[in-house]
Amino acid sequence: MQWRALVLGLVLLRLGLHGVLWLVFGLGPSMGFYQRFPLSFGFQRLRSPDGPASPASGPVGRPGGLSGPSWLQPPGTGAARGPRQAPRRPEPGVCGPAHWGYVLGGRGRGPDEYEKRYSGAFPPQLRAQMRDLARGMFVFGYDNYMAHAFPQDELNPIYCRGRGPDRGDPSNLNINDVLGNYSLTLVDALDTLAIMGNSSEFQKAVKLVINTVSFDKDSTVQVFEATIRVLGSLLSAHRIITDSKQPFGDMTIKDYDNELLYMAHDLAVRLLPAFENTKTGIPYPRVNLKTGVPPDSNNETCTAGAGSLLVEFGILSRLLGDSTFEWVARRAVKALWNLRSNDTGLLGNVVNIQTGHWVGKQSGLGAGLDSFYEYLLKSYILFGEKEDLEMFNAAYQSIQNYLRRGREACNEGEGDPPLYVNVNMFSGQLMNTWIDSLQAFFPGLQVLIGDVEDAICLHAFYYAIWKRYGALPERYNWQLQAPDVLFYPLRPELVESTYLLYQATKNPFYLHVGMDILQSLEKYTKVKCGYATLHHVIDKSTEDRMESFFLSETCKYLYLLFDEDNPVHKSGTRYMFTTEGHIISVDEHLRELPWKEFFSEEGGQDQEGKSVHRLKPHELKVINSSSNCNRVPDERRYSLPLKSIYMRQIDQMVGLI
Ligand code: DMJ
Repeated sequence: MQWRALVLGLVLLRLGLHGVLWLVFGLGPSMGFYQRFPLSFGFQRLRSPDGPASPASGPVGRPGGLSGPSWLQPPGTGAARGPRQAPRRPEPGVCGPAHWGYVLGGRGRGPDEYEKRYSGAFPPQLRAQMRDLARGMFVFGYDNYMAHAFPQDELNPIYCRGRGPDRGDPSNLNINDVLGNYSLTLVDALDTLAIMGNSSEFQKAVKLVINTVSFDKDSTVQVFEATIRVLGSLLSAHRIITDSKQPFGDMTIKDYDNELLYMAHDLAVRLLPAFENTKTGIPYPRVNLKTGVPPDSNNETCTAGAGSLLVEFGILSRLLGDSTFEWVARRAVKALWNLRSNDTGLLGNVVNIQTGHWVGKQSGLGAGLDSFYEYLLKSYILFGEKEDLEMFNAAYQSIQNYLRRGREACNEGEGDPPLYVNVNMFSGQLMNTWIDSLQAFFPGLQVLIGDVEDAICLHAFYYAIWKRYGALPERYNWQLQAPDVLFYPLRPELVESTYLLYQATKNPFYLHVGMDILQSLEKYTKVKCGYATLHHVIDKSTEDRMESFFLSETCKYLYLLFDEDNPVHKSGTRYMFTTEGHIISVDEHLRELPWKEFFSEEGGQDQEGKSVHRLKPHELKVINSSSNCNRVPDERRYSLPLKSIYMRQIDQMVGLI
């Protein structure tokens, strides 16, 4: 009986997959699942008279211009039948845990019809094999980092060396924005160790971080990168250590005295100068951890960099009972939000922090904007502030109105399947014909808000590109059907969406996608001492760099995809992933605004009603506090009024009173 069920399951799966591919991409039923398939979106590959069309070869998106995919047409023309209404979602307040619970683990469960229909389609042994492969991938990268690179920031996996900031070339932002000389890869990997249940290595790693990592460094880093990779990881690990339930096994640290929280505070204090001397409240993009904002600092920042700090800064504020961090991050979000176009509701990708003028008018879902949208929703999920959801909903509607091209439904109707393009924020006119690999996070975000059908469709588009190259090129030109920018630095976004879609649908299709991704990572990126950036997705040449997000996100999402019984899914706690993939438990405690009681001597109450002593800033052992952090923001520098409570908190925080 068992083999019959297995065969039936496989046949159904195959038919189901052909159905999806055929419906979405017009791929014929002769395509085997494991075969590479060409991208074919049901339209002629466009060529200009002189050769391949390119974004520079003429205006794009001009009605009546190039004939081709309906993505070239503005919404509401041709086959694209007007802007799609964002799907109806529960009202604020209703859009609560029950709604996204099935995605995040915990109480709710997703529809299980697929699970029933395809049971046996992805055999448990294969699932366990893939889980172990994902774990092995992490272990190989992590062990090699520890052996050859620690305490430096990153591993050069080809020559088995460590890498730190490029001191010889301060303009090398690709490196210097991220590497702060603070053992980045170790810090970023902490919660992955816990999720994989490796308590001994987690404990060892936490102690190493406490004993060896310092932020008192002459490093000029990007505020955003330091926040999501370092601050976020410290907070996540701190929460794992102090969780009374210990769902991942014993992750407690003997004599732990909130050291990671103190370190998070120390780092955040060093980032605060970015929020000073800015006329709009939008932060400077970079700070020197010792000396603050460099004198020659750039006044231009990308929207995602400035506007995606709220989750980490908010958690820190709420854990410390000090509103300063959340306040500056929230002020930045609101300042950006107020600069959106009156006509389209869209934001651009680069803004001047003093004048508020948009330097980059491109609006899209990828580089420069991605996590801005993500954190509007995730801030709401964590903190329950209604204004965050309202901003997210309005942004989502503008995205549907102006960025989404193609037919209304994923699988039916005229025109091409939907795609989200890059447009001018003021006119909604198409700006180019590429999408970038960062955008592949968006289906995962759509899952969180319940727009699963659209998520399935968009994810399939990215997966089709992955199938073609065994990786996602950094930019893919959908008009030429060819990569525009050819490298792949082991990014997690497609895996992240695959994982979230699997949690939402339980369709084993996503396990096959995960297996395919795992296998191509093994095949094309594994080198002597780790996993290497693909320099060229076509010739598969590699670069000697393994970014920290490979361990903190790519390996983590792959592992979780196949680890059905992981505490993230089964412990009863709901977890949310930060934009760097760090887990944060969603609980009422983070929805309290502790600053009401900031000046009182009493603490608050924990989830179980026990009284807790909430740390006050003056109680913090600020490790290696730099003198430059002792600059108190001047009220006149801000365009928004600073209430005296914030001034007092800032004063108190830096020890002036
Ligand atoms: C990560 O650092 C984060 O996911 C960020 O939000 C976007 N870029 C990288 C991974 O690609």
